[in-house]
Amino acid sequence: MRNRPNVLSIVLAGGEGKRLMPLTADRAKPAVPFGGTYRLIDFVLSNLANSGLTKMAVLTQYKSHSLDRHIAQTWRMSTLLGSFVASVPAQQRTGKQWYMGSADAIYQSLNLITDEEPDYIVVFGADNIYRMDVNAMLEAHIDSGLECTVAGIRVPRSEASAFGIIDAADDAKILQFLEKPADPPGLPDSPDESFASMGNYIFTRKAFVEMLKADAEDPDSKHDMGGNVVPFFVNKGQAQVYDFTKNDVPGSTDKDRNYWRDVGTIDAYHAAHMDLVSVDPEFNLYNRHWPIFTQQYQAPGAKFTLRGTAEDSIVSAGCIISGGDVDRSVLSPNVVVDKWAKVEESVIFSGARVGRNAVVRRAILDKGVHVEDGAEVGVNRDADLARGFHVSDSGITVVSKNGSVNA
Ligand code: ADQ
Repeated sequence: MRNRPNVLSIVLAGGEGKRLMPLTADRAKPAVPFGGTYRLIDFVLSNLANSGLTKMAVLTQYKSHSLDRHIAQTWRMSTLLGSFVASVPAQQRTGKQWYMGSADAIYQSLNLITDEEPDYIVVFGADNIYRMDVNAMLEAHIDSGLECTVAGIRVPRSEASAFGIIDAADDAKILQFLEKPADPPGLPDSPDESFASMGNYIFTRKAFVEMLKADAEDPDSKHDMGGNVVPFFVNKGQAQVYDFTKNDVPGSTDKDRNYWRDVGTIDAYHAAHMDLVSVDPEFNLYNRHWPIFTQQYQAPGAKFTLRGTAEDSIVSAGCIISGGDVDRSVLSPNVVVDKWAKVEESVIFSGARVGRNAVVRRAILDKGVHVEDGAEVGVNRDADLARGFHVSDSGITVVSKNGSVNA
């Protein structure tokens, strides 16, 4: 086994997540709750921690309060062993401006790299659901001797214009990289699929720092990882792809070995939850060999009274199902579902309350929402729109934080 290199991981967590509105009206996208007790950022941080990469800087900017709080309360690592998860807000170290793009976020935080002097820098996005052995990607990076490695996955071509698209040679060298092309090319062996960047990169330190400094001086650059940094290394012949089909983590199943989801839209976010509550989900949250870590709430166990039921559902601690019926839904801590209420195919954040005889169907209720006795949400699209709720393309109704649903 080779000596363990010094690795600094930088997690980009400053994105606004506009397409997840209104869930991101009041919080950064990586802080959006997921799966009852998690937040999106827990997946990347768990992957890094499980891979033994325990020096992590999380770069935050947009509405970062709940994200900072979550990191501070949850991700306390042992400083004795040199581990840390540091939440680093924009600090205007290089001038008066906020981060101009994801590469500028790292440039403005170069002191982290100078202080830590890592051999390699892992730069990962913060808003995807997946399990990944980052060490295997690091090994591939070191073995290649190249300056940049990009994680890649096949996605349906119909969705590929949202991603950076990779054209790679048989030896994995990237020949061409197109950031979010309007008409993404298909793969030779599968024309309906494209090879997409997962927004996860590994760089060799010296080359990366030199590139960031040059990029900061370039008036034509958008200072974007996918738009500028990756194409720079590709043009230099110094970039390769790490194919995610090689991914394997302890305890993974054939189904979830290559599971990776961008839950960046309300529909994708809701669909990923419906997968979690299915009898045989694609993504297995219960893999104890590669745990996804999160904050454990101080709350008593979920309680079911007055013949309250939950089927095919995740019900978190502190919930009280008092005579209502919950079906194919995910409930965060401290949700109350009252007598004769029905909750179906819904995602309910902590502290929400569903009153007697109320109906919640294919809806997402943000924190603290109150559905009054007898009220309905997700049942009639026009009525939901008229009440000012957001309704997604596939008809998922979202009620904003602390909102009320009146009868
Ligand atoms: P996007 O996700 O659209 O595409 P971006 O909006 O830059 O790119 O977000 C990438 C990550 O950076 C996210 O975790 C986000 O929170 C964070 N981020 C964005 N702006 C930031 C800023 N100013 N400061 C700090 N963090 C910031 C990217 C790649 C594509 C790739 C997809 C995969 O550009 O090539 O295919 O990810 O999802």
